[in-house]
Amino acid sequence: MPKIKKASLLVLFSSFVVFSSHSVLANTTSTQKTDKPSYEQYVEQLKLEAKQKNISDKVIEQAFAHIKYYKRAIKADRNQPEKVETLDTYLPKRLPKWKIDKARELYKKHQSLLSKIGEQYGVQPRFIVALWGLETNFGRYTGNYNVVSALSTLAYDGRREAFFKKQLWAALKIIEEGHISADKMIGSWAGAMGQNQFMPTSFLAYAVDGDGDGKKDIWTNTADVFASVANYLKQEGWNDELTWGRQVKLPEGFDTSLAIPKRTGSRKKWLAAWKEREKPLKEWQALGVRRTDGTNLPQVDINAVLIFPDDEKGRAYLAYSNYKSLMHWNLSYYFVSSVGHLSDRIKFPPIK
Ligand SMILES: [Ca+2]
Repeated sequence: MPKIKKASLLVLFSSFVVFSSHSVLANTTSTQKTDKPSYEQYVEQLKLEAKQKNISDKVIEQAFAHIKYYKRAIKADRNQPEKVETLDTYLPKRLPKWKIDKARELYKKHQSLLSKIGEQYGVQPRFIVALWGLETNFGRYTGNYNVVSALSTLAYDGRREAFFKKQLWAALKIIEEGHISADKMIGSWAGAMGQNQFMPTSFLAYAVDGDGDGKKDIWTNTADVFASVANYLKQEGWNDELTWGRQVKLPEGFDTSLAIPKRTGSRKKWLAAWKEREKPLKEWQALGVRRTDGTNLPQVDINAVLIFPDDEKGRAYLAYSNYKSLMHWNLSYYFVSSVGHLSDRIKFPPIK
């Protein structure tokens, strides 16, 4: 999914005072903490807030009619795995041969639709297929959680309440607009939806109607899925005259401080580090950087930055501007490297 932005995770906000304002007033001299409402009470409050956000009674009724509390979502949210891999162990797992074969097969199967959408948005189709494959195994694993219930559960959990409430209002708006019914709006435990795993706010910002039937159906409509992925990349600055970047080889004694530093933190800081360190390809060439087979870098007049997804002893990449669009989708070197490598495996050898 276009992942949860770190900045928004830090913005914690509690609306529990809404429920307990009476007890606060009644106990102004007490140091006793206000009680957390039950989930049922919390959902009632969400419904009232949804109404204030101009969601219709009908949609509110449908969306919350079979509301669930997903203990598993809280568990998943609290147990996100620590990274104990390197790119060399991660990539073979993310890109097994069968997935590469499947990507090439589906690329061929949908070639005319992909070409049309690729041309319309200015995005090479191999990147659309790569993102589709890595997000949901080409639409096969889209998650099995009711999105309204998952978002309500995570908002109730309270650690990122403001963020998940914002996603919930966006989800209700999507239902209100008629793109999907409340019961069919399913996704991951975190609320990432459909075959391209858009969070609801990303849906509102980037989803498009690819087949012109009036609905943006990223759950079951292939044209809508492809067009929405392409539109996302386009909106985030994609240039189809360029590729994503490439793995490179560095000479002995190379000054590794020329690379983007590790752990810059937020996307904003990462972009600032990019701006400071980008150089024309010919300068990287002059510094001794080569393709992994030892040959010269391409002779094109574009800027690139040097990236170490692990550390300077691990793989090195020169990233082109499209890398930034992919990092907007998911601020993860591992994810972006997988997308890039899969897109290359779709391109080479050429599909006949
Ligand atoms: Ca459609």
